[in-house]
Amino acid sequence: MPTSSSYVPPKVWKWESASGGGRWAKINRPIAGATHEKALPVGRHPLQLYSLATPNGVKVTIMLEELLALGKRGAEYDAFPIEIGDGEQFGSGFVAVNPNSKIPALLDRSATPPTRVFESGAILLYLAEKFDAFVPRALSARAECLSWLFWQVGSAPYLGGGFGHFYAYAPEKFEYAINRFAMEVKRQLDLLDKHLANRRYLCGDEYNIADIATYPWYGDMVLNNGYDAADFLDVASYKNVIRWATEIEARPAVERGRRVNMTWGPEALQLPERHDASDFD
Ligand SMILES: N[C@@H](CCC(=O)N[C@@H](CS)C(=O)NCC(=O)O)C(=O)O
Repeated sequence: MPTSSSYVPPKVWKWESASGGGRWAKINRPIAGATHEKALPVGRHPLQLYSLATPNGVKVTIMLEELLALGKRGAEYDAFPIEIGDGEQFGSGFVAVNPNSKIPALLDRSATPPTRVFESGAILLYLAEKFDAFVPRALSARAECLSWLFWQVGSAPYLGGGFGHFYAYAPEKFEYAINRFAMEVKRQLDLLDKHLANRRYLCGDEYNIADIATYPWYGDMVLNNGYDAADFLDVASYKNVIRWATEIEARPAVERGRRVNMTWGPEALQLPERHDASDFD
């Protein structure tokens, strides 16, 4: 393995636009805040979701569809796509809902003034508490659920930003980076596999926001050849993760949630905006 590189970091890093190339290079910036004025659309329901059908985005649409499937009518929502490849996350309206400029972002207009929620884990917990569903009430069971939820939010960047980036998107294949993140992602998959060996869901018998957060990342990885890396990571060996993910993927609410704000792929599966249950027909 190469142990040295010709790159010597300068004393002070400077932003050269599209630094390094690779997919997403054109939207990466070292500064926060809005780049342009753009108001967000608003639908008729109290809950307004601004998102995209990426793994972090579908966590929230799955949760909303699960709440509706449970009969929580107050969870009706309008979902609008934010095209992150076109920089829509830097519009002034979006930045007002999420100063961190990343999807998903939720605005609950049932409160005065409206409540903004950003970060997928915070949105899942907000909805779980608001509707008293998919999070245990008992303190110790709740602690286990939140431990896995926070684990997921902290771990997924190694899978997406680390492994996925260097294996699938970077302009060159860097052996050091791919090795480092493949090692960590396999460790995470092994952790889940061992944990799920004697549990139906992450926290036992009850499906909750820990599963809803984790399935779109690690479940999608083992079932749908995420980053085209199924063979490379030998995902077939994580049998318990596959069993868990297969069960979750078959849930009708999960099937619906995965389609919301989908603006690419097979046309029949795309649903860029969602305002009503009948939009899926
Ligand atoms: N920690 C955040 C991560 C959100 C995130 O990384 N979103 C990505 C899409 S999956 C995004 O909006 N990227 C656009 C950008 O980085 O400019 C969460 O869990 O909500």
